[in-house]
Amino acid sequence: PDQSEYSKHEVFHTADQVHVKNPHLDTMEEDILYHLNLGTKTHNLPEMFGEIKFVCVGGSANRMKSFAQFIHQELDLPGSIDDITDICEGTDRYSMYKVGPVLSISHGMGCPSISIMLHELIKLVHHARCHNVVLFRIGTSGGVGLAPGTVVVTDKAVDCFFRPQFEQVVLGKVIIRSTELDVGVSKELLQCSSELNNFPTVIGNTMCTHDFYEGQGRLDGALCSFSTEDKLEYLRKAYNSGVRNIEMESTVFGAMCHACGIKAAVICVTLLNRFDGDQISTPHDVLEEYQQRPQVLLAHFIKKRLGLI
Ligand code: R2B
Ligand code: URA
Repeated sequence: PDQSEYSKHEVFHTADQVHVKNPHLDTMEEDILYHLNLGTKTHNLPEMFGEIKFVCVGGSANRMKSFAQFIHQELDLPGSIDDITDICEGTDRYSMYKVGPVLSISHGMGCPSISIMLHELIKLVHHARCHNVVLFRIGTSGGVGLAPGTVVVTDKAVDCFFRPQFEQVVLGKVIIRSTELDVGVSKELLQCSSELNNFPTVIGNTMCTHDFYEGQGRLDGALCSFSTEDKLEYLRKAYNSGVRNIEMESTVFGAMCHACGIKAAVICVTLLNRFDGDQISTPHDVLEEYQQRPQVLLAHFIKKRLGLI
């Protein structure tokens, strides 16, 4: 083929693959994904992960294991759910489960924890030469003016100043990255929710903070430097800017996926309405059911994409 043919092919070939934006990786003979206990020399990553199309991340290891079991059931895959084992067994930092084209991974709490995992996960997807991958975060959040149990599909992931950006300090300088998520995937998720019609789902902005207590305007932490009125004023400002829920990972999740050319969406259930309180006092069984809602919505999305329904 002449040069133009070749470059056309290159463009076609890379368009649906992830873009690891790091020239240093090309010069490395081996890449050790330390916190996942995987590596390019120790594992055949294309064979292990090449068929992955849906990558789902969430905070808790147990919840991501139940999600994997739930998806196994929903996709009617062969074999027993007892055979779904933790691929990252050799490390207790994160847990990872693979069921058919779905990968389910835990990320812990907060931006630093999820960002370490995402660096290694995005390289994993790259090394495994996965195509057309969509990345989802399913999680919990505090609702802003919503009934508890409402599912929020994130429109914009915003920081604590309501800006759709993530700031990363690199070599002592602040780098600002856009947190833009995939509009098409979010629309498809809302369409799925209206088909399911079994719990309230809205689209809205998600505020990401670096703390659960003071950082989210809670009055019940070990420290509190503001009044009840200050808290309510901040929440009202958040609401007026379009914020409907608060959690702790969406901005860096959006920023890293956007920078690497990965389609991404955030689906979080609200555990409480922050205008009514700060403590999570809802009974355990109710919270359990709430936490399944993002999983049910995502399972429906995956089944539709796979042409199973
Ligand atoms: C939601 O829940 C966790 C805090 O309880 C945090 O990881 C988040 O984003
Ligand atoms: N997760 C959060 O980050 N905040 C809440 O209020 C609830 C869950």
